[in-house]
Amino acid sequence: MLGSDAIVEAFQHHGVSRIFIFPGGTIAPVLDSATRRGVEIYCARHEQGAGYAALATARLSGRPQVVMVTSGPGVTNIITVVADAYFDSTPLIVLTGQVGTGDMLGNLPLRQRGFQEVDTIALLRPVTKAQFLPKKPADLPGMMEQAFEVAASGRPGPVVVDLPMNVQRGEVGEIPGSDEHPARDGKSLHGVNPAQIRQVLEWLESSRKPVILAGQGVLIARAQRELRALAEHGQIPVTQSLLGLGAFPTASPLALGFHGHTGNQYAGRALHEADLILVVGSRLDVRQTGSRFDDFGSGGRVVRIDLDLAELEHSRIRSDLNLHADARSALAALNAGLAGRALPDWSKWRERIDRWRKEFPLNYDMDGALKPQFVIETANRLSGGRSVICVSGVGSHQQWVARHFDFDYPTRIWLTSGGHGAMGFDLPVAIGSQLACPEAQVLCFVGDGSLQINIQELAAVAENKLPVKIIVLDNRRLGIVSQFQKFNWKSDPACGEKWNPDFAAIAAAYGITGLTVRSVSEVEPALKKAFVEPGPVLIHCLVDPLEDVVPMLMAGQTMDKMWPYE
Ligand SMILES: Cc1ncc(C[n+]2csc(CCOP(=O)(O)OP(=O)(O)O)c2C)c(N)n1
Ligand SMILES: [Mg+2]
Repeated sequence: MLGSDAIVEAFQHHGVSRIFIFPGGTIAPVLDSATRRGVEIYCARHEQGAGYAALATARLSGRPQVVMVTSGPGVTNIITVVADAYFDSTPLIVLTGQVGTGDMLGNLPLRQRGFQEVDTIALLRPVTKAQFLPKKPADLPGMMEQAFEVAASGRPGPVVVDLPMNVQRGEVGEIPGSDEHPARDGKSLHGVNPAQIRQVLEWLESSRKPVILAGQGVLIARAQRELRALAEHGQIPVTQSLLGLGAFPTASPLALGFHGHTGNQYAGRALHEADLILVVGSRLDVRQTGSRFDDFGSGGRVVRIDLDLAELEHSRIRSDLNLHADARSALAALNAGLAGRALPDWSKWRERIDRWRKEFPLNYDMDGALKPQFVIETANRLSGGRSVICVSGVGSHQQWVARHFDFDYPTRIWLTSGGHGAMGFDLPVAIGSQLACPEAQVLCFVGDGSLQINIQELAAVAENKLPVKIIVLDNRRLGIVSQFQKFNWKSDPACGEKWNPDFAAIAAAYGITGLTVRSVSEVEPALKKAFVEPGPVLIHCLVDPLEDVVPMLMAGQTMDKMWPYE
């Protein structure tokens, strides 16, 4: 068996039937083996296109997916996706072609020895859980096994396996017992501690103003049912992080939407006043806590459940109790402890929150101009009752989708770039979502700026006849950065008044139905047409360039206040 065959065997052993690639000479041996052994090959138009499509499949299936790129420029082009997967906990197996071991630079004081050689391991080390560099074909079976194990275990994330040409092409032969163990980030997970569970329940029972804060950890652990049981048993309000949206149905009367930098002000108020915040599977990023770390949770106690011990040990937020556990086990233990026990009546607290809902609604003026929020709300309404995967780019439109679209895992799923905040996530993630879930309605809300980062992937939409609906919210502006510049420096160089192409005409050039929407009255007919059309549709919406993300939690503000309100 060749080294490349051993790699493909590992795919098959782990249920990977499709790999995501952009080709090059140094991955040709694995491509040959994959074809001979019946593994489907999805070929994007750019390495980011391949990587994000794999990332979407991994997020939706919860299982590691394979992206494979060639050495040199293939590697440098994939780094953004790998970083995205690392920061947002997505299990990816990143296979990179490499020059033969005899041509590798090693420790020589040269810039390069082999053609298209880069030090892949060094480039990817800061954004991967583990790095593997097989020196001989016999190393491959063990390393591939470990790669799949590490990517999926504990807090998921990407791993890289750098594949020198001669290692792929050589005979595997005898497989020696491996004594090499890669660096592992997760310390082993102990069971849920019953004394800690009793303590949380005691605090909950004596609380007057509890709030649950749900993060993406709930979704990764597939613990949305356990979360719902806890919240509904006690009628406890639930706020969600940007990536956690959908962990709890956002249309529920108990849901506060999301909180933080661009979240709902009433959610911020609830967190500010809460006397018990139960944080489940969220790292409490600065975007959701604001910069006043001292103030977060100052109204009472903070309890955290997380399976990444490092997040608990190095948090900027004070915590009164840390449960090192996965969200599902911890929530199940809390629910078991509550069985048959009545919790206090928190209706006064909920009424107080409901008054804030009315005081700080997510309004926007319908002053004649076409508002992006209106497009999103209309798409939300028209897609009701369907299985939806909603994807966004990065920018103001991302925040509006998070605010105005309803999520409820697993029927209304949200995929967005959180920690890395990478423009260009949008279109290729929509593609990967549609490949992974052919029956789902995939909606891609994307800004004019974000779309252009990976616009070449329209070719893959057309080629694979993927019925994604791409809704371009074109404000002729790199909106959220322009808003930031204007707020601080009163002008927006490079970000305002952008020249844009006719995106509907571009879609048409790819053989994709393109529609243009300029006014409020055109929104619903265009969306309805898109939803009934069996193939892909791009709707180019010319939205109000003056619309800003308001309100916003600014540096120095506590959670209860959001600019421009006090
Ligand atoms: C790859 C990348 N480059 C730059 C940025 C910085 N950035 C964040 S949002 C944004 C503007 C996004 O513009 P657009 O997609 O039109 O969305 P809008 O804010 O206008 O809705 C920029 C430039 C980024 N997040 N990612
Ligand atoms: Mg824009």
